[in-house]
Amino acid sequence: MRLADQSRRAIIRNLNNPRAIVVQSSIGYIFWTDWYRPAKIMRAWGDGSHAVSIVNTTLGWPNGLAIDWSAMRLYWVDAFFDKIEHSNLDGRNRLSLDRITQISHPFGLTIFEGYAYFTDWRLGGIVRVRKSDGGEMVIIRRGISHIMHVKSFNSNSQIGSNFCNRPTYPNGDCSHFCFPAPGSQRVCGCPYGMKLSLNQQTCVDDPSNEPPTLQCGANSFSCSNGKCVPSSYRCDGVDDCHDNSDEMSCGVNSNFYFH
Ligand SMILES: [Ca+2]
Repeated sequence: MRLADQSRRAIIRNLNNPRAIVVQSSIGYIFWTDWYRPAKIMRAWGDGSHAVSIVNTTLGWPNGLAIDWSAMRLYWVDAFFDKIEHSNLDGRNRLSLDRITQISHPFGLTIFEGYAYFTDWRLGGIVRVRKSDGGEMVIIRRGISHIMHVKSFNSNSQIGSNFCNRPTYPNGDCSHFCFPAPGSQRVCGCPYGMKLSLNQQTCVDDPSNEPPTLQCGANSFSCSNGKCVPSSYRCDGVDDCHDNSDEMSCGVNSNFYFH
C-alpha cells in the first residue's frame, strides 16, 4: 500500500499460515514465515516475485523475524523448538543462539546493535541476549501477558538506497509503485484497477483488475459491512467486525460463555 493515497495491491497470494514479515529494502528482499506444516521461511523480491523457501527443515512455529542490518543476517524465533536461530540472507550458514538459559514461548524479535530482544509469552516480558551466542541474558521487562511484537529502528545501520529512492530517477521512474529488487534493479507496479503499460513503468486503467473486496476466503467470516475476519473470531465475545455482526446469532447462551 502507498501511504500517500492508500492505493494498494496484493503482491503475494495463497499463503497458508503467515506469521512474521520483514523487508530488507536496500537489497530488495521481503522475508516472511509460514507455520503451516512443514513450516518455512520464504524470501521474495520486493514486488513479491521470485519467492523461494530459504529455510524449511527443523522449523516448528517461526513466530518472529528480524534483520541484523549491520551483519546482513536474518534472525528468527521458533516457539516450538524454543530457540533463536540466524542465517545469511539466503538461508545458509544457519546458527543457533545456544547460550540462552530461559526461553519458553518466544514470539517477537528484533536486533539492535550487539543484542537480540525477544518477547516471551511464558515469561510475560521482553528479554535481551547477546546476538552472537545468546549469552548475557537479562529480562528487561516483565508483567505483560501475551506480548507479541517488539521492534527497533537503528538510524546508524538501517541506511542505504535503492533504485526507488535515487534523486535522479524519482520513484524509479514508475508512475505508481516502485519495488526494489536485487541487483540494484526495480520493478514497477500498479494498484487495483490499473495495469502496467508496455514500457513496464506507467500504469493505465484496467477495470478488470479490481480488488478482491467483497469475497472473504474459506477460513473467513463475512461481516455485514463487507469486512473479512477469521472464522475463529465469530462468537468469541469481541466485536471484530466493528458492526458486531460476528457476535450476532450466536445462540441464546453466548453471553455466558465468556466471563
Ligand atoms: Ca468476534
